[in-house]
Amino acid sequence: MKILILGADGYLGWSMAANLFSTSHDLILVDNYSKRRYMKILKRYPLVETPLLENRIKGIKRKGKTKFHQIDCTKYEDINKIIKKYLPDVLIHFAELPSAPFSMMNIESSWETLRNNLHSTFNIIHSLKDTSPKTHLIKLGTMGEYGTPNIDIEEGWLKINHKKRSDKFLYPRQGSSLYHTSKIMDTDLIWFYTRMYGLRCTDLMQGPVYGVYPNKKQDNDTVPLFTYDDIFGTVLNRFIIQAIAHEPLTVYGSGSQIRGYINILDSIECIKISMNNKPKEGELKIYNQFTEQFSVLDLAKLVKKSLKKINIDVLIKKVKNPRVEKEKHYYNAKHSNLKKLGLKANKLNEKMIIQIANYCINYEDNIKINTIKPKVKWR
Ligand code: USQ
Repeated sequence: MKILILGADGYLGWSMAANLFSTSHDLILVDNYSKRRYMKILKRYPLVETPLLENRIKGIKRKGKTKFHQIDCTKYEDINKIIKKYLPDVLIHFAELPSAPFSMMNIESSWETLRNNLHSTFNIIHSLKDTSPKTHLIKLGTMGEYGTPNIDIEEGWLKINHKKRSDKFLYPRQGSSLYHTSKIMDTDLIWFYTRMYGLRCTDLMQGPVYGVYPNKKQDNDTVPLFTYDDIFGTVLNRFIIQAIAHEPLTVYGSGSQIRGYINILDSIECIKISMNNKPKEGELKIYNQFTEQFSVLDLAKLVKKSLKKINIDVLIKKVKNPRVEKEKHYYNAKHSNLKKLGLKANKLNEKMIIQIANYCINYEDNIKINTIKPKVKWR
């Protein structure tokens, strides 16, 4: 297949590409390095500085072709040219600003999140309609689109019975940051284009991801992007780094917030499963992409218990929640569709946490402690 990966420089994008290097698919990697740029401006740093994409792919020998284009997906002419040139079988869209705190910082970053995410999704889907309608668009959404409703969360769709009639709608959504709201709007755009123009799309509602891929100490050409700071790091990766740095784990509020989590290895697997299950013309498939539910406090306790086994003493500290989110709430989200299609989940357990921690310990000296405490407040 010809696979176009947009946002290939990021945590998920690079890991996905690195995984596909061992296949014979032709890969076209695209990024505009905006996350690097924002991290630099905000003085946030990955655990390991990664070389630019164009440099890191030079040394990689593989069966299929690998191309790189530095393209901003919010520029229609540029992204349209790439889609037209390659007519990809699959387009994986990671090219979005991924941070809830970034989206809530100030007017510029709020607008930048909306502008970048909606504009890129709009351009991509509009270009597919005009130039390559048979391409399978795989788009990363978020479980955060659903929020924390007081009823079970279904996979994308909800059947409603109303006055003796029934119909199926997108599940009601209510994000708790502008980032999550931009993803809701993405889904609406994609559903509109899919049903209007017979496109083939998959929207993956992903929970917070943890872990590293590739997960052995790497030379700089293949090292993954791993963030742990208050703006770009997800909670479990942050807790592991905090523990290694002998800093208390920052549990926001009571810590009873529940989310569905997924290992990066499983995240990659889910995308590959989606690639092999192309929707029909005019069909939008939605999968809930997580494997296990935990409260934030449960995660912190698991990190503490696990790392004690490698002689790291961990302190858990409840800090005033910088976000506006429900802490005590019902949460029961369905996630059986990817399992039915063959996903064999990696369990989050002590062994897994120790494995991730051991990887991070290789780079312990790089940890910037002053980027750990949460600084962005929702109100
Ligand atoms: N949290 C803490 N302490 C921390 C950081 C976070 O208690 O130091 C809590 C947050 O308050 C939240 C939960 O952990 O309740 C998850 O936070 P997160 O920062 O790991 O994840 P979030 O901001 O919600 O967004 C992340 C990804 C996003 C993905 C989303 C899935 O950045 O790309 O879409 O997870 S979900 O959370 O289900 O919306």
